[in-house]
Amino acid sequence: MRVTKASLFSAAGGACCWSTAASANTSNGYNLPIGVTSLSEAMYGLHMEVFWICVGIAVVVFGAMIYSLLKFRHSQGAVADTSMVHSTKVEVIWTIVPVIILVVMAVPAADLILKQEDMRDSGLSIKVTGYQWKWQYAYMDAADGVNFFSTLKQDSNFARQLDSGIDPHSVPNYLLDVDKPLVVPSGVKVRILLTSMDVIHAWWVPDFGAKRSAIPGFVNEIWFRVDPGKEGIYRGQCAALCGRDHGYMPVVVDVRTPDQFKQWVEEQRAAEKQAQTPASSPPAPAAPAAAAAAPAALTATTARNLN
Ligand SMILES: [Cu+2]
Repeated sequence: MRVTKASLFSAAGGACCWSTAASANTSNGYNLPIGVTSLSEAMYGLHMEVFWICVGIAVVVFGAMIYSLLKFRHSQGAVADTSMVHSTKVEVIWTIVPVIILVVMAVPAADLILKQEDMRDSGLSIKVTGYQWKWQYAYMDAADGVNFFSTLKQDSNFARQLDSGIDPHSVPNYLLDVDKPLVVPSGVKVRILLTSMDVIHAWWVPDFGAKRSAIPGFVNEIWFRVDPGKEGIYRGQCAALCGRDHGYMPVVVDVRTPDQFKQWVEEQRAAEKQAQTPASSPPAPAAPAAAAAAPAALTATTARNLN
């Protein structure tokens, strides 16, 4: 696992904050979010580049159109030119210019698609399975064995019921909160192996630039690496119409520093072990003889601990 200087710094300085962060989403509600991964930033950059090319084209085309409409209107005495039926020069220009524009857009787009598909050197793999209507997260690699379901948080679930009488505005992160979020480390390339057990779902976190279909019988892949220092809670949703409760299976990702992630994995394993202990081996009854002999030693230990 790669531990960078920045992540160590935030582990030391920001330990108080990650658990209480309401949401670190970067969307302003109008444009694509810049996000917190190199992929999402590159996507935003490409999106803006294409946007400004479109703005440029619109200005030139509509400018020429409006200018012509005003300047050469009938009331100003304009007479239509009926002699010009063909111009090779103009045809060459209006073919070459759009081709150049398309190449300028296609080259960086292809480069970004290749980056998106590059699953090599991932530090952590997680199998994500979609169900109607929840997500299952099964960790591999360093967190192997951690496995749980993530479902809509109860307060949202109560408020969404017909005639619940609960004002959705009073519920924090209404329909965008879960009981157990996906926890991942920052600065580590996380590979998501995506599938479904029933219908087609789609796992989507806008701030990671990560969105792909979860299809029964197929395993799709996506990856993201959250930049160190950008730890926090990131929210997304199922992005494929997957049935009646499609709107009630949000995705919540809790990004922590590598050290905090390691600690979380240990906690999950300890909790799992504890959950299994009573069923498999009932606690051994205390030996009366040993118990009788122990008080003096126990008292001494307790006194030491109290001191
Ligand atoms: Cu779904």
